[in-house]
Amino acid sequence: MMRRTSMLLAGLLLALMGTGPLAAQTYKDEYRVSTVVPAPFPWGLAAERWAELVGERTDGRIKLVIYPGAQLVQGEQTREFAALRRGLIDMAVGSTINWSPQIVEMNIFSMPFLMPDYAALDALTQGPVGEVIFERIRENGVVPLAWAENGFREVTNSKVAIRTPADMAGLKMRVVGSPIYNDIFTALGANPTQMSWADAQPALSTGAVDGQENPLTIYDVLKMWELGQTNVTLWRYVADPLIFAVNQEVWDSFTPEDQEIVATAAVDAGAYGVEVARRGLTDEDQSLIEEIEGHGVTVVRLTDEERQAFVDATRPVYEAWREKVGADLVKQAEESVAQR
Ligand code: X2X
Repeated sequence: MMRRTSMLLAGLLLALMGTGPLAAQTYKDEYRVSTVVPAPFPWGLAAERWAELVGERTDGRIKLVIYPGAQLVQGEQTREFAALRRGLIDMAVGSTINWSPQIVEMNIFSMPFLMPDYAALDALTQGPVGEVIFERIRENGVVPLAWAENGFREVTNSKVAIRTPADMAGLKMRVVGSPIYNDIFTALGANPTQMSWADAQPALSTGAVDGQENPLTIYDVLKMWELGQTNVTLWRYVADPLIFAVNQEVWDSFTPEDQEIVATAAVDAGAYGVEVARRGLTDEDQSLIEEIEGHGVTVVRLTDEERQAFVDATRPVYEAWREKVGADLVKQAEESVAQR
């Protein structure tokens, strides 16, 4: 009875409001979009492009404002997804690493040495694995719209040119927020310490840690060689894609036309984000790597044999996480990579 009355009331209200300018008044003045890093990092550029496109295509009716530094969760980036689900954040362009404490399947992208190249990464995000991940996000009350990219995470440090796992012995490494990273660096003989990005930057500049792992775009924008991070090893052990997503209630408040605009803008911004994340880091174009070498940085390119030693050393971690991530999903991912 109650339910029917409220439905009648809702219907009446809708009829009174009609569509057009009046309906638009139910929209917020601004929608808060969380990211970890701002422009000019590719991640921030992708989020900004999303905001620009949505603004243009809705004639300013929907205004996205970027809040970088995970500031909407006090810098605790591993709480971003929970905040998005609860509506403390309206929207986000988030890393699969930072969301994996809530959605364990997202660790698929952190399985060491699963994805050897960009084609493998694309085979996951654009294939059945990506669909499973999006479905898990939906089940959690968040609407996923598109993929972008932070990138392949390369290892850097201030002490030694890493060519073998033995070179990593005892290195104090800052790692990100999923426990799989502790496992990986422990297996490699290093001494991992988990910290947020907000804490990582002072830890690097004071030398509280010897090294870190992040995409070279992050390394480059921060000029990490000036922080003593003068050794880079290209090993492509994991990559973190980014996901554009919207809180469910916010999504439901948009008209179907506006949902379409917001979703399409995310896809367009994601394509741009992937392009800038890969610039200078592909087999055809190594210009960013060369620019980094130009700053006196030692960049180690592993031979297949050398790389295999890291694969072997981390294999027990991969196997231990197979069940946690989901054996079926891991199998699907391996097949997608093999068929790329
Ligand atoms: O914290 C990191 O290393 C960063 C910026 O790459 C992520 O948010 C995953």
